[in-house]
Amino acid sequence: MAFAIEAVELRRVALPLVMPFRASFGTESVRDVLLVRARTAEGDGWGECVARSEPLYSSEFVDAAALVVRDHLVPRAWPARAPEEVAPLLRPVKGHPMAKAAVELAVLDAWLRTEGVSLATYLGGERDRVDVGVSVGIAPSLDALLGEVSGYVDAGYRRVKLKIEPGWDVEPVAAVRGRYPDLAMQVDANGSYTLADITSLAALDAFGLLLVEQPFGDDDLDAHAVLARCLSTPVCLDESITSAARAVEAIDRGACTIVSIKAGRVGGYLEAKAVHDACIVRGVPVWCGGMLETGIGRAFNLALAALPGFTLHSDMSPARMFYACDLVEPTFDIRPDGCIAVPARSGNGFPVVPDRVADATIRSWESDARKRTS
Ligand code: SMG
Ligand code: MG
Repeated sequence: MAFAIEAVELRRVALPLVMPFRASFGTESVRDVLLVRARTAEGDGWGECVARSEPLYSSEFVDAAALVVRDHLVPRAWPARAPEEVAPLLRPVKGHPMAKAAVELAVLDAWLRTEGVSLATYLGGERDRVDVGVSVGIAPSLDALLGEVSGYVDAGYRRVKLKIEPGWDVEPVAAVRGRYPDLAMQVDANGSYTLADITSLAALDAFGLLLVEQPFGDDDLDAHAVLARCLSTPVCLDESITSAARAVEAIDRGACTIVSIKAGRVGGYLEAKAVHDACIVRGVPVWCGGMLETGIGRAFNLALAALPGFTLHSDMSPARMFYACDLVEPTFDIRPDGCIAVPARSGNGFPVVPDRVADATIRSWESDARKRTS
């Protein structure tokens, strides 16, 4: 029987974080997650939307994503008979990449499970394990930061990323570098600097960082290009890279020499692969960024990071580091070699536990293809 979506369910799930996560734009204590479940005759597929409660990382936020998925994306996605058809069906809707990615993921997962194919195989993944790094939020003190980092090093992480902002940059980096002279380290500013702060950013060159991520605003490719010429540390872009075309533009304009790929930010896994492919031909290394996903979203990232261009450590710490109880079982953990194994099972590789999703659900909505009017 041909693949067909029979119904789509939306769930809003609240998952408390084990420890609040602070970036320059704000602190998150509870993850407000939108899940999309595509039901088919052969089984279900799940997608996780990475929008946050508030539009602070990007313009998307969960209330808006839920509405756009329900009223504008699901009605257009019904006719999809294969995952590649989803993005073209959703293209008339402007923007909302995280909402679009969640719908594509649900369809992709259902389709792969029907076909018995793993996501890594479908995408062309070549690795059976990926190098994992941990993202460390802005800490209340240097002592707290050092305590947290030492826990991660003891747990097996080989790379740490420190969140920075003006006033929390050289000191924390110097403190961690002082304690761990050989640890692979990078920093992420989430756009909190301007060119007026170039002196503090240039001071980071002394610490042998792998990269500095998104120091300036999303649209400010010129400022990133100026910085890239002044720094010996490579400049990496995250928020600025919204599509493969934008990645090419950023690279051509000298705004970055490394790209962080997030499927939600670029509208789906197939566009994420296009970003990867564009970077590979230009000799630009990529790594997979994270959005504090549950095991559902993390599993997709893991498969994506198996592609050959992902040569740097990805922000892929296991979901159980953030959440007391993950939504998938079995879930995954970091291995003693600092890697995570890429699953070979079909779909995204990790079975969702419906009871856990049900326990954490605060709102749900269901749509049936047979009752569709639009
Ligand atoms: O998922 O391990 C993770 C966190 C990675 O720092 C991380 N993500 O800008 O790269 C980024 C941030 C966005 C997080 S939104 C709270
Ligand atoms: Mg980032």
